Amino acid sequence: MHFRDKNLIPIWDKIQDGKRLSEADGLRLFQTQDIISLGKMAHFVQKQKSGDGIYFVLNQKIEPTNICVLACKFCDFATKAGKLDAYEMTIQEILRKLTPEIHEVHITGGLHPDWKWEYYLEMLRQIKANFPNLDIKAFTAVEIDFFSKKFKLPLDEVLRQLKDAGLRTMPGGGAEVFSERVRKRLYSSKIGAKTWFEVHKLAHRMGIPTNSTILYGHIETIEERITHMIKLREAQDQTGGFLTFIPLAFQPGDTGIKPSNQFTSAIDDLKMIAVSRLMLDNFPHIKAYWVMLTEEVASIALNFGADDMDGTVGGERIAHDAGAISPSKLAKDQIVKIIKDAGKIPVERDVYYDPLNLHCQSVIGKIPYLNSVSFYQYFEKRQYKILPVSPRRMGILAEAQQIDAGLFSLVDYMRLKRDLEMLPFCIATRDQVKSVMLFSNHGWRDLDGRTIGITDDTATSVKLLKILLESKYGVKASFRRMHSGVNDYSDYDAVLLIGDEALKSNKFGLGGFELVFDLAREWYEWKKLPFVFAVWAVKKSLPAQQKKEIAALIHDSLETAEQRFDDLGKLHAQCLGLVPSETLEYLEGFNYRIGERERAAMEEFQLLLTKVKTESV
Ligand code: V47
Repeated sequence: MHFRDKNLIPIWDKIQDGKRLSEADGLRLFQTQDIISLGKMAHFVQKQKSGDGIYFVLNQKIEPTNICVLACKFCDFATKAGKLDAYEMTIQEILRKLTPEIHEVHITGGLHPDWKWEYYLEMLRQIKANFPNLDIKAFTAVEIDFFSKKFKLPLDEVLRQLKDAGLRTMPGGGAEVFSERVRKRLYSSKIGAKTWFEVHKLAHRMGIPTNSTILYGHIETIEERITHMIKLREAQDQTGGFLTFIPLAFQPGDTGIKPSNQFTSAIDDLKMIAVSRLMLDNFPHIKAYWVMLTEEVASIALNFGADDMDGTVGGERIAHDAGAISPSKLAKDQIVKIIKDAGKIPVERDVYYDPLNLHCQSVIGKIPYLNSVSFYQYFEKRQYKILPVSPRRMGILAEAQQIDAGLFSLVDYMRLKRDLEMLPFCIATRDQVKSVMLFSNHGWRDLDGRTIGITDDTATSVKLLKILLESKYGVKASFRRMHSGVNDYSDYDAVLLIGDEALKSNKFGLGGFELVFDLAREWYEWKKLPFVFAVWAVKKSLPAQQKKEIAALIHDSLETAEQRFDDLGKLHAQCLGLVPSETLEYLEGFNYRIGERERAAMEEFQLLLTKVKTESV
């Protein structure tokens, strides 16, 4: 890269080595005038995290009331009961705003002085009953804290009852800026950073992932912006429960906070997106919230670090009451067009960011784990579009004909064999794997009749676990799917994790489980064979020339990667909490080419699969 601002070079070196940026680095990034280099660095990290994918959801915003006990200076939405503009929605009115096409409803509103607790619970229950496929993202930490105080319920009880009523995730609002100086001047009666984090961390521990925000472009300083990001990064290190970070550009409206009522500049908006992508190295997504950024700035942000466009967002009022000039909602076709024009894959998602629909051709699926990085280095050079996607989700997308080629979980390849052609590359273990791990409080034979939590991501490992339990140890357990990343493991007797999450937990342990079993080692000790977790395959219907090209790109990429496992290990060590020698040893521990022993292992696995009843879990 060519830098106009030479101060950025040491930061770029750190980014390439996978090192964490400091507070001083963050400040330097904000101070730079070399906005193009800043954008390129953020885009580099964005591509590592999300490939070419940009996520959006078909969603509707519901703000059930604007009557609020608070009076934050920056808010033009809230009002008091009895005022002309005050409104309150009934549950029937809320239901009338929803349609079966929507995947996510986002509910936040004023802190109403008189509404009963039961009203909120019934709202969620009725939404679930009338729209079972709709996921609910509701209530900021400010509202949760308000419910706890008003209804005299502990915070965890508030969250538990909302979760039981249908709450899936929580929005990130109410964070504003984690600065006591700003809080005292702009929202002195609202919760501060301490309570905001308490609520979010608790939600994560209870299996509710959440979002996070910053409200910028008013009286905050760039030092306060960076401190805000660092606090979020530290919390994410502890819980892993944040899905996305959303910089909210201040809409001045009639707030009078900015004398000249200025909107933030496009340069400041893009800096905010890029700096957050670089500072928040442990956040999976950064959102370009077009409602506050405008469609135009959001479009550019998709090459400046943002991989999340929120969604169609019908019914938004907070920003529009404060003078936002963006449209009141975007049609799905318009979002798809914006994302395609940015050269990206429009990924229609659910509330957990699982892809539902790719509005794009020629997508190559990438398993987003360290053991797969070696295969993908050269695809970009040939204009292929890459989407990181969990093994199980890749199978679902391939079945829907949405993936042209990828590293498929072995059972998915077997299931979709009619449409897929195998290439001679794989992820196979020699003896141990270190990243397909059963964490348990019971020995194998003692797992009979017990409940095992399995992540949503696994396709092959869960079948291997079943085979080991039933055919090797003669016991039967029941399996329950859990959302990966954020979980309350206390409900389970054992938990199966895969990928980088398993690799990390193998080193650091997993909350309360005393025993750890490596599934590949269990298999090896039993069969004296490697285990093949995934194989490369292309759609049979692709032109022969394209299949050849894909095979050649994988081959060349692998050859190059094998020469530089050292560098790859270094790049990925820090974010996994490992040291470079551990990641190097991990990468060297796989066999990436299908040979005689791998073929024998696949045959043996297939035979055993037919013996155990592997009904879908
Ligand atoms: O917390 C209030 C902000 C937030 C103004 O989680 C204002 O996916 C700009 O949090 N100008 C609520 N912002 C909105 C929010 C949100 C939005 C979209 C997606 C998600 C998510 C969350 O709006 C408030 C406050 O920070 N806000 N007034 C204003 N004048």
